[in-house]
Amino acid sequence: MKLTIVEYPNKKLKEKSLRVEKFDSELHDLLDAMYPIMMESNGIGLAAIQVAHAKQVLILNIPEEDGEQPYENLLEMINPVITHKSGTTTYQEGCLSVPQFYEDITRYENITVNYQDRDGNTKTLEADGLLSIAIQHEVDHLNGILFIDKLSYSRRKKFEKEYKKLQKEKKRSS
Ligand code: QAP
Ligand code: CO
Repeated sequence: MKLTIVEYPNKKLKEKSLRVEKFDSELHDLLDAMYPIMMESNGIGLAAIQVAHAKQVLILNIPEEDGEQPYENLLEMINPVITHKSGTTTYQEGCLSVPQFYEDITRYENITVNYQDRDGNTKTLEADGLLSIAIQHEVDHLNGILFIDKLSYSRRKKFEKEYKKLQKEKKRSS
């Protein structure tokens, strides 16, 4: 399966992803193809809609203290639902679909998430820190929401201006 990352302002990113009902080889192929593209892009999280598949599928690999992201730390979440949220935390977020832009976003500090693994087994995970932020960021993708949608009106304006400029520079050098 050949995947490419969909970048803002592609409207695909606004689509709501559909629940996965079949835990079959097609799902496994998608998951197996998402992992290398996330790692090659230096990502820590990727939702299926970012590779143009509107399915409630996301993967995460939060770096360890030394920056390593061993394969064993890969988390795959199907049909995730956040069932508890508390506290607040702010982190400078980025997104593989919004390259080269980072901005402070406030989210819940502690969450509980119910999800299924690639075989359909139900799981519950309590998360805090970067993992909690990453799960919330990726679950937003499944609902068609980008981190830039959370910016104030003035910061969003600033973003649109900077992003357009970046895109023009990219065009010129390509
Ligand atoms: C979502 O984001 C996230 O602009 C995952 O040039 C963000 O992997 C989770 C990336 C913040 C937790 C906190 C972005 C790579 C990667 C870029 C990513 C870029 C290269 C973003
Ligand atoms: Co993202």
